[in-house]
Amino acid sequence: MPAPRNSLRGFLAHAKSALRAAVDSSQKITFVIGNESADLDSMTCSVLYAYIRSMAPPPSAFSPLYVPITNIPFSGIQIRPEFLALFRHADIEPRHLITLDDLPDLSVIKSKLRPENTSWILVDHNAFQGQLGKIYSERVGGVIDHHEDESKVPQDTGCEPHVIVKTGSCTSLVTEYCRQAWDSLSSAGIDSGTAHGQGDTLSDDDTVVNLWDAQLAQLGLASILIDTANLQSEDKTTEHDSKAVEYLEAKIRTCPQLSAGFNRSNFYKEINSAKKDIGGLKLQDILRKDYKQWNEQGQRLGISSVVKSIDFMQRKAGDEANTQSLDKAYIEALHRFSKDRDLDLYAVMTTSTSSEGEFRRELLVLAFNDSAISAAKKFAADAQEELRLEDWLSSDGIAHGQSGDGYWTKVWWQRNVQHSRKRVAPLLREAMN
Ligand SMILES: [Mn+2]
Repeated sequence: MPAPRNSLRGFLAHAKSALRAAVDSSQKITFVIGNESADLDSMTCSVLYAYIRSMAPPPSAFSPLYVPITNIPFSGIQIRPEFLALFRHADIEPRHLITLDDLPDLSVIKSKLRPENTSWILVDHNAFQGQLGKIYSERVGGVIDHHEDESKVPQDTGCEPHVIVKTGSCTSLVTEYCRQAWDSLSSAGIDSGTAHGQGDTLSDDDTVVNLWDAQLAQLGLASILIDTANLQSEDKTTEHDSKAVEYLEAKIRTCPQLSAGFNRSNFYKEINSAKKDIGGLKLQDILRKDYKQWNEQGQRLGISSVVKSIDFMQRKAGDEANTQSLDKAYIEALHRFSKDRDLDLYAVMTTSTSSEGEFRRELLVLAFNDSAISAAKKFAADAQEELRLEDWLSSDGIAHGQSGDGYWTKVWWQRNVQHSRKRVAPLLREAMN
């Protein structure tokens, strides 16, 4: 049976308790899971897909309920101020989001959530990483993604999608895939028995459904706007993104209550400035806020994306360590972060705007053993031209390919600013092979 038409808040509460019941009674269940960085895009992809599919499951669905999992512990929500800003527009609170903490503990998950009882739809990634990936990657039943295809998901995914297309935002692809089902839900009202078309006035039920649609549309819209800089980034914006924005804006307009005060640019600015408002976070939290990890040839690579400059992080590190030697404090903080995760190779990518308003990227690479050091040097040579890497200098000379006790580090300006982690990660991984 499909889930009842509901608000986002109502749906998430329903999904959370249904997840508990499914675990307790070993029922089949389908998860929709975003990637481990758990950025806004991953979160909204999984929520949007799970919401629409649970209310309109295909006849041969593995299970009628689709549970959206945000791929972080609950505590990770607090270091994502853009989530909190967006939740207000979608009328949900952090406690509604379903996170890793809602799954059985890793030590018992295999027996409590038997792989054969699960199906996993990957959104915003196409290779199931991490501890969950180790246990459940054989159970991947569908994918919608905009990263490089790692050819891990089988071609035949039955009634679930197999969509891997380069776009600014993966949420655009989810929106595109769900359009028809969503439109049917919108016109069906609260249940199929609802009366329709009574003159030109909206019935109360229509008003409620339009509000729910508009809240969900804002949730999806936020990611697309963040990922495409309000559709202004020519490098990132594709036809899929602009069409999805058009579609979601139309959903918002059906709700006079929300559309009256809605302005796309203001909405983008609000979510974007919340995303950049990380001054109150600890440096370790800034580094783990948008973080991804890979295993390559027995070596472990981690990459943090940060929306502030290295300079900002160095000052933060200096403040936290109460020292004047900012470079040293910063490098120590990076060592600590890498050690906690047992990394062989660690990279930090930053985005910032210069005082002249120019969009900039920095790239820092830190290697911790001989083979990681040779991979890092190979990367530097191979990627130099494509990324247009240029030496970055600081007071302590951190940029000079410094070697310390068994480590090597270097910082560059990445002058080709169109390349995000989506491109830099594959280049680093290639160099490790
Ligand atoms: Mn994405």
